[in-house]
Amino acid sequence: MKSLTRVILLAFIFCFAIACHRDQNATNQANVSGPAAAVQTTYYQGVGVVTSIDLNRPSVEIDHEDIKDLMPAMKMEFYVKDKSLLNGIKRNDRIQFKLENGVGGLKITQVEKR
Ligand SMILES: [Cu+2]
Repeated sequence: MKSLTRVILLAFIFCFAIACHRDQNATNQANVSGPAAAVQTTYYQGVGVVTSIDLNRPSVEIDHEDIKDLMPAMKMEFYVKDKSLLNGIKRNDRIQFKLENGVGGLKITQVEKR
């Protein structure tokens, strides 16, 4: 009788654990809604040389090296999340930058001189 009680207790704990896990999953799914549900944000690191800057867009054109998991080396324009990121950055500067690919597309979120 003692061992049967133990089995029932274990089964009960097991079911409870599964129910808990399910609840958590349901909550996570409920939290993801709107555009975020369709577009997952991914981040990348790049290195390159600034070829031009447009503070009005704001954007920066970079002759960049390979960006791992994203694209090969090329010269292209990137949108910048905030133009203040380009403070102190000028043409021909070699920079390291962080890219965010999410809602609103590809954007530079961090710039550092190298
Ligand atoms: Cu590119």
